[in-house]
Order: sequence, then structure tokens, then C-alpha cells
Amino acid sequence: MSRATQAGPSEAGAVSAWIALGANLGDARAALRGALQAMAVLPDTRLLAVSSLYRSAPVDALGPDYLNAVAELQTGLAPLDLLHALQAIEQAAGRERPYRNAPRTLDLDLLLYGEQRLEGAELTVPHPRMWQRAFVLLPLAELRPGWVTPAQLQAVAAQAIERLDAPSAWTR
Ligand code: A4P
Ligand code: MG
Repeated sequence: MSRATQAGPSEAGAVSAWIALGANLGDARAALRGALQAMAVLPDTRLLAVSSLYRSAPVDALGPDYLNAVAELQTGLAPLDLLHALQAIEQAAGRERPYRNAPRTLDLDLLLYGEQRLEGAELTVPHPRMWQRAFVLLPLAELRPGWVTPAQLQAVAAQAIERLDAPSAWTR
């Protein structure tokens, strides 16, 4: 795990948010690195920590293997404002949505927003499918040791996933 130490925006009212990063089209590693840089400069937000980089076989999807990671933000943005900011970063990376679970240049999903539970037309938090996915739980467990349980990790143990790079190796 890499944890930033530099001072950021005011922490009053800020919340920790965990973001799943994924890509399986184009230069996926560059897309994920670009997404980290873009999230780090969102208003009232700082990048607190980044997981290792993983390669994973598509889950409920076809196409090439994915690169996946998880990042922790501290943000004063409201949940929907954060979602819209993440969607703008996806669009800037050339994201297209021809059909459900299509291969993508960049996907940024909001996994957790503090302790909040939200169920709206645009946003469900915690992300409803996160517990079924090794490509989410393994990197998240790096950033929140003890929060993801051994039983939850065991439940996704059959999924094909490989840790490629430590945070310091892929984010620099
Ligand atoms: N939405 C609701 N809640 C959220 C949330 N917590 N975070 C809505 C992000 N978006 C949320 O998302 C569709 C709609 O979900 C949005 O309009 C938003 O309002 P999208 O990004 O357009 O499409 P998507 O990412 O394909 O949808 P979804 O449902 O998030 O897909 P999944 O279930 O995340 O699956 N296999 C591997 N190995 N690695 C992957 O990264 N990703 C998927 C995508 C499938 N298989 C994969 C991977
Ligand atoms: Mg998505």
C-alpha cells in the first residue's frame, strides 16, 4: 500500500471513499495511472492510498484480461458529485458504453463512501457486486486490512487474478 503524506485540502467534513479502477482496452496501465492523477486533483479531495496493480480474468464479461486496483480518497464532495466527477474522468479517457459490461478504457466505481448506505437511481453504495469480485476484494483488503474478512476472500478464491506490481512500482 502506498499512503500519501503531503497536506491536502481541509479535512473538516471530509469522508474516506474507496474507488475501484478497471480497464481492459488500450493502454490500461496508463489509463489507471491517469485516473489516479485526475482523482488526486478533484476539488476538496486528496488521494490517500493506492493498492497493488492486479491482472484479472473478466468476471460476468467477455474480452481481454483487466487491470484492476483500488484507491482511497479523502473527499469533501457529496456522493453524487463524486460519482459525476468519476464519470467525467472515465469520459476523458475515451469510455464508451456499447453494451452492458463491454470492454472499457476506464471504469471507476464508487465502492464505499464512509459508512454511508445509499440506494438511488444513479448510485448504490456500497457497490452491490463488490463482495462477488476478487478484483475488488483483494486490492481493497490491502487498504483496509481486517475489514474484508477471510470468509469473503475465500468466497472469491476461485477467480483468476494475479498481483502484478506493488503500489510504488506502478504509480511512480
Ligand atoms: N451506479 C450505481 N451505483 C454505482 C456505484 N457505486 N459506482 C450506476 C459507479 N456507478 C454506479 O455504470 C452503470 C451505472 O451504474 C452508472 O450509470 C451509475 O449511475 P457504468 O460505469 O456505466 O457501467 P459498468 O461499470 O459496466 O456497470 P457496473 O454495473 O458498475 O458494472 P460492474 O458490475 O462493475 O461490472 N471483470 C474484471 N476482471 N474486472 C473488472 O473491472 N468490471 C466489470 C463491470 C465486469 N467484469 C469485470 C470488471
Ligand atoms: Mg462502472
